[in-house]
Amino acid sequence: MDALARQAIEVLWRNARGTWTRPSPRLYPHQWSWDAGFVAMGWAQLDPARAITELTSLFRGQWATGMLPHIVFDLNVAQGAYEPGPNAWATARHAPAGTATSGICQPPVHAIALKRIRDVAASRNDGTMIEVNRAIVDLYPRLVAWHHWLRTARDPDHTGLITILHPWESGLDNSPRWDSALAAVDPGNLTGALPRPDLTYVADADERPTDGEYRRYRYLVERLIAVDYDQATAMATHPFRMGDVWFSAILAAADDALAELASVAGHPEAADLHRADADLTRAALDDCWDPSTSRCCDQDRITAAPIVSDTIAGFAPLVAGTSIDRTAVLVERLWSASFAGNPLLRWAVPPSTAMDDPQFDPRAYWRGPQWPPMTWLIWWSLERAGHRRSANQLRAAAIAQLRAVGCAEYIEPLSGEALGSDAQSWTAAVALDWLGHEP
Ligand code: 9WN
Repeated sequence: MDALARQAIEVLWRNARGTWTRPSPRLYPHQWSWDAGFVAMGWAQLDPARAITELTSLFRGQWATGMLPHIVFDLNVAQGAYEPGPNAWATARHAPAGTATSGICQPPVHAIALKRIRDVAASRNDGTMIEVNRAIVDLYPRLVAWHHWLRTARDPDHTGLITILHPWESGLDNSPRWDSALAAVDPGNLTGALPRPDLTYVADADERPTDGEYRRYRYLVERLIAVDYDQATAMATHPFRMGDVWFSAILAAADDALAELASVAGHPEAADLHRADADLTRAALDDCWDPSTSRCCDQDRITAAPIVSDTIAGFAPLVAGTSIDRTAVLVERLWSASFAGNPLLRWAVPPSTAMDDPQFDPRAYWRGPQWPPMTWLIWWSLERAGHRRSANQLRAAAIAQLRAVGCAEYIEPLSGEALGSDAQSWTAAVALDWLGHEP
């Protein structure tokens, strides 16, 4: 068997906890929302039914409002192993009985994953397809509720751009995109030393967000607890409110996936509504486009200012789907020296922050390192847009990278050093997806 495939399968099995999968053995011992989407696509290559179970497990934590929390906690994990742990969120009133969850969300990759699982099941030509179709009937309404929550609670004015209330909701936690907004957050009397178990699991604390960032992360959670997660109040008063283009683009692509799943779920009439939602977001991303820098910019909902940091999020229209012309501009930018075309890169895959952005830091988490699931999203978008040559080139570079570094959480783009956890589930998952999808 292919050595990378073998290693990736071992990582998934090592991290599996029965019906769900932790992102890594020590650093992230619970189930994370968008990790679970990618992880499900990885399991699909081995067993589509197990992939469905991953998603079903995650949706056990869905709130009655439709909100899908970013963490579903494993209550068997020792207290303090991950912070903020289950007791830090005050969500007992909201989380479904028998579950403990966080109170914020993450990018909605789940419908994309479900569509992918179905495609894999379809290609197998055995009985799995029937099982997957049955699961879609069950999961579809939950996905609809999740998307509906995002499009109402987090976009009450129906702009098409989704607002996040915490950097963790973006999934790209300490991206320079959030620097100015986060610096403006006064963490009040939250000044003491915070528990940072995460720092004990990495070789170098500088790879992780700083204490100053963590203090603000915790303070923002406290503020959400203070309003008991009332979204209308938070959307009017919360000190961090950001129209997130990358998150919104993923929602648009997920709405397209939902449109394709609607008839399988017995709701063919809903397909056009999902496509209309996706179109609304595509139009919003058009409004966030900066023609002078050829990138899509997040919008600070408090100051009404666009965010000018140059990061992978600038490719949002590619993920959402955009015009042929704009796609071509973004493909050119992808292969430019700012991103995957820089000759200093060990492997030609895009760094999380542009190499010529003043905040680019090759070792610091989302401030420069390459993240395989983000490479996967860009690759998948290129395929969708019909840019096969670019897609194949990116996939080849990504696989070469993973063959060398293994299932690392993130990679130092210049030296090619593996950073963070060395057994990261979503890295293993995208490796399996890539290996299973020969061009
Ligand atoms: C906070 C699990 C998660 C990913 C995020 C990544 C990191 C958590 C943390 O790990 O975030 O949610 O503790 O740093 O930034 O994208 O989902 O892999």
